[in-house]
Amino acid sequence: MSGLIERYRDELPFASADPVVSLGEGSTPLVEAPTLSERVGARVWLKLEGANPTGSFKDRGMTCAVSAAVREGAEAIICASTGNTAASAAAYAARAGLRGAVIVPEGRIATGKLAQALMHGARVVALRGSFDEALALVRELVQLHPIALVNSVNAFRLEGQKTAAFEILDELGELDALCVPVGNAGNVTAYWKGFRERGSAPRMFGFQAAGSAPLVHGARVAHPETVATAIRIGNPARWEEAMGAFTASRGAVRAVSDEQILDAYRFLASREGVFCEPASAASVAGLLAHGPGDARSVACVLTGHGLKDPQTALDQAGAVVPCEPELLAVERAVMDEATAPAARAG
Ligand code: AN7
Repeated sequence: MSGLIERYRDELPFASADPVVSLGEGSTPLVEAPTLSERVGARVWLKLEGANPTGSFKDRGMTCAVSAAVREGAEAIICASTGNTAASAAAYAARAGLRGAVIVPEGRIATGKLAQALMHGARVVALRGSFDEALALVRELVQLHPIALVNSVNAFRLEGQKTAAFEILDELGELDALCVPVGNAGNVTAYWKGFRERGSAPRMFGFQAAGSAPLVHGARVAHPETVATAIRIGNPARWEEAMGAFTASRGAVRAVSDEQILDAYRFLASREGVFCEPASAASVAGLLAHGPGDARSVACVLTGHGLKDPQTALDQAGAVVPCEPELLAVERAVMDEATAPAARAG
């Protein structure tokens, strides 16, 4: 299976002789969401970025950032991360035979992401501080050492991530609006770049978690909080570019509460059959809260897989039904509405 550099090479800064580090990323499913479409009164598609090799959209940018690092002769890569960038960087570093280091906020990254970064053999540094502090520190560190920085301040990350916009246009022809969760604001910047390069201009609706919404408030957040740890970011690196995208596309950046995020998270899993991580559900939470406006076709980007964060899922889901190994007991456990685990209201 070929990756996105091969698929979109004409629109990416890679020549045919350049080294390519790929895990077959991109070409993710764009599935219709009938129940959601009915609820909001527009045709809604879900872009399942959790179907990428490491389970998040970060692989799109990472294939480009790591391929470019290899082309430049780098021996090591580094990133600050709320989790997904770390998992992706670790995987692509392993694939390329580079050393990888990732700096994550201690105790604030989902279990699956931590397991990935460790399994891929990256040096995982748990910072007693926030993501924003981690990013500021790695930016200083790479001034002192020949290590390639693969956060979305790296232009190759955006080049790779813009291909998701190409895929949507290749499949649908056109689109009225895109809903996307916003943390460091690299992804919304990349989508807008991709749409513009194809002469398209859907409205860009970005959603931040209410406790981590610097773009909405127009001011940095010193102590960001949200259940959606992936977007627990108080000082987005791509601030100006993202605000430019919202304005130029006549879109908006808005906040959604943790409760709205978790409602959308359960709704997607239980009604659409799509399990994404909490941060990803912010896109759908925003669409449900604010409606599609005048858009008739909407794509919601589900940035990461639900399996990334099993603990939040178990906290939100119904309980299992204990049962003795006897037919009558099994019958009762399976059939009896009264003993069935009720999905939590909401
Ligand atoms: C699932 O991994 O910033 O607005 O360090 O993991 O481009 O930052 C993750 C971000 C949305 C926000 N959804 O994207 C990191 C990191 C998921 C994410 C975002 C992230 P950006």
